[in-house]
Amino acid sequence: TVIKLAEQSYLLKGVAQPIAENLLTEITHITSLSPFRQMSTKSGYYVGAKMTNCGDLGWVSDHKGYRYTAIDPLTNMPWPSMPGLFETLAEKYASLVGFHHFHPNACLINQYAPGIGMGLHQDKDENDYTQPIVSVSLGVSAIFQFGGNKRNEKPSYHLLNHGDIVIWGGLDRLRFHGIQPIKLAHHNLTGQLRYNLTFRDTGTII
Ligand code: MD3
Ligand code: FE
Repeated sequence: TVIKLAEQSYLLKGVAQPIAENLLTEITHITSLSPFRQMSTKSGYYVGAKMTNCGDLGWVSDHKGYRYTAIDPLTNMPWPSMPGLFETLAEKYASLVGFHHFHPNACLINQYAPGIGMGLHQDKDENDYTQPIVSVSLGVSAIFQFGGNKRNEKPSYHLLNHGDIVIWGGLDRLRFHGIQPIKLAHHNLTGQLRYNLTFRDTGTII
């Protein structure tokens, strides 16, 4: 079932469930090459979720700020390539909700432990805001906070379960959003953890 969250934002319930185990196997492979790591911010705080990337570009944060890089600063190697399964999944569902010709060149993989969340923010480190973002939730459920284009707009809250996909673009591309701290729970495929894949076309040619 497709839930329309806003003019150009969609929540597709459970659609990735049939291939979830394959997605998790790909994550295990990616993290054998580029492990999950804690990133820090310019202000010296840690980003809560552990992160890694696959694809031509990866999102990184450190004392210099946020940016996309072609080289993983931990391994000094290119990020692992994006699995065909990831790309196919992201493109299929983007197209289903009307975002045709979406070709992600970056996939950020977030790993959330119990008590970890992500504060309200906008995704504005890309060079092309005309392209949508596709997100896939795996493992333990989370409550996501879906705000407006201004920080002070009152958010709505939606439960993201294993296999759910959220897609947003166009007018909704710069909406504020966040993840409430994950509750202590158990999922048979991921234990106490939640994983989220976010697919982006950064608009950068490397
Ligand atoms: C954005 N990740 O990595 S994606 C991020 O679950 C990030 O790891 C979160 O935000 C995560 O930048 C959230 C899900 C999501 C859902 C709805 C949105 C992001 C959204 C609506 C508008 C904008
Ligand atoms: Fe975000």
